[in-house]
Amino acid sequence: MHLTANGHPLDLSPERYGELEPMNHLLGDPAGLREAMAERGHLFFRTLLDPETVLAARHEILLKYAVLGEIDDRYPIDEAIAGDGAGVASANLRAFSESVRSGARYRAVTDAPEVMDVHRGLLDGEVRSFDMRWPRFVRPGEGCGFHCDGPYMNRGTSRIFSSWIPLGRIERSEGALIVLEHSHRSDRLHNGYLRADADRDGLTWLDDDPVNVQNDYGRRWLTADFQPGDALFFGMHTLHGALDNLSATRRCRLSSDSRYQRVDEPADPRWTGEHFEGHGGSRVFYPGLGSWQNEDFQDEWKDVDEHGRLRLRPATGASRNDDT
Ligand SMILES: O=C(O)CCC(=O)C(=O)O
Repeated sequence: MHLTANGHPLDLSPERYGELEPMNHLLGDPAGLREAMAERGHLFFRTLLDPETVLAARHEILLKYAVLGEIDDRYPIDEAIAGDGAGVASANLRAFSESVRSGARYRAVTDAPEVMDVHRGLLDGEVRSFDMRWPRFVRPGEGCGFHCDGPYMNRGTSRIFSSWIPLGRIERSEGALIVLEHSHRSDRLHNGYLRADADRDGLTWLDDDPVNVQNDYGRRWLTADFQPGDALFFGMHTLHGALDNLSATRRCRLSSDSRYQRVDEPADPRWTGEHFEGHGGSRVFYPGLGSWQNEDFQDEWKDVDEHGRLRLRPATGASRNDDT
């Protein structure tokens, strides 16, 4: 097996890499959930959600991506085989992004009773999900840099947990999430990076090389082959990223990440409220490189004009030619 993150190979030796361990025996035991989260920095559950609920959300979202040409419709849409994305440059991406994240079937996943119950247990009180949700359509060749969620979410309370939920089967070679064991206790993270505010301090990914990251902040990278219904929960201090999507059949990875806090604690205005701010400016959440040669497309957030259309910047090759 060969796995990469941001193009860098993972060290798959047993002391550097392992399997997420399901914690289903703790369901219904709030104190046990809190203790295990404090100890591990993450909690993984097999078939926490009804797989049919998850697959209904998958279908709802993939239909929308198919409209943009992001899915090759010579294959069944639910297979999510990458298309040419021909409709992306002319679409209203602001409307698209809102349409995906506000879909009723998608919301039935992020706010599923089983998911809310775990967060209620972890936070020992009534909880809410953030108004922003992060559905991710990850094309072949794409992944995600290493980071902790804290600096991106910390303007209200710091007592927040994230849920990463595969919307369909995601094998590790198709871009599964990876969490770094023991990273939530790293003094180095707590004394520096975790004190930052991502927007105010202009944070970028902490690193893109999985071996450097584990040398500096933790032990083994943990992951799994995910099935519909599985869910991974983690805290704001847990270092994580994603494996690259190396699908041989050009299958895109569809997953969701969402955040939860107690209803009686202050919320981060970037992500909650009727018109939450996001990362400000005129940017919308539309992760990934795509195939349309925009040099600014590594970022998860894309600049759009007043009609929600992408502001395309010339690809590096083109600007180099212009310079000469
Ligand atoms: O799914 C991904 O690629 C990244 C998700 C993530 O960073 C998160 O859940 O915080």
